[in-house]
Amino acid sequence: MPENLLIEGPKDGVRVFTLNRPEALNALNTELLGNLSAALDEAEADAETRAVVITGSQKAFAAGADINEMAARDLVGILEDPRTTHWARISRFNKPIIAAVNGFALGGGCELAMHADIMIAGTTARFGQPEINLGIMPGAGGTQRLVRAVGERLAMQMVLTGEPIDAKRALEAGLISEICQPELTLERAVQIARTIAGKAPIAVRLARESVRKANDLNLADGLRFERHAFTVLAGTADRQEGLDAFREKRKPHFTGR
Ligand code: DAK
Repeated sequence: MPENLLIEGPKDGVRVFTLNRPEALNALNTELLGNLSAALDEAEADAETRAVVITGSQKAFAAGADINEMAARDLVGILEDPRTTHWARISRFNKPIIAAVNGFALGGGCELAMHADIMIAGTTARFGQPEINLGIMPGAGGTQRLVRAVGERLAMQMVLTGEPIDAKRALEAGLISEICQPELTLERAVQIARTIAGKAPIAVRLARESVRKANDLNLADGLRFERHAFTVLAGTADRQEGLDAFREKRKPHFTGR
């Protein structure tokens, strides 16, 4: 197991990845991002893993890209930055990701949390895009996913001032879906992940894809995608099992077929 990324599970269908660079507030260097990509490769290939939780420490989910590493790269270095490939890998992961955030989620840390499908945060969480303070700008979706999550006005304020928002504001703005006591954040995220892990995997996959399409497509195309996905599910054994179980007043046993 890599030292900077702790991996637990799968247990009850869930793997938990804990970012572990306490000396740098979990700043995302190339090695850590590479380990996270590799861990996602494994989780995707493993049928037993139905959902993934990504978390950090009580003090920091992640304080951004590693500034020391970034300082060593010039324009060509940034163009050829291997981290771009790792970010792309994270964004195409095909199972649900739940982020459990306490403390700082800044810059690339906020962007990583926004790659999750569901975000739970402790009351201590601080979300921000402080890149502007370094003379740069967000580079892993902070100007795009943030706008879709909280709207243009608040996103613009965060990106241009670099000032973070707290968990309460993040909840009001729709960046996170639940707020918790910090010591319960991970437990709650795992509970949600386990609930999802108990559902029919193909239905989860298509429902997730369909919800995600809402950001990319206009309403008519989105509805068409939804209709198509809904129809595909009619061919699955799990759909039959779900309907039978309801009528027979028992719990369904889904097999992913
Ligand atoms: N990188 C490296 N080290 C960091 C770090 C970071 N982002 N953040 C904190 N550290 C280190 C500190 O240097 C310090 O190390 P020592 O001095 O003890 O050796 C240690 O972590 C503890 O930090 P502090 O002493 O500063 O702790 P405080 O509680 O006083 O302050 C803080 C916490 C989070 C407010 C502060 O550390 C801070 O402002 N950190 C920087 C936050 C930041 O600016 N983040 C944005 C980085 S830029 C891209 C993809 C993504 C990105 C770019 C490109 N491509 C795909 C192209 C993303 C860019 C960014 O995220």
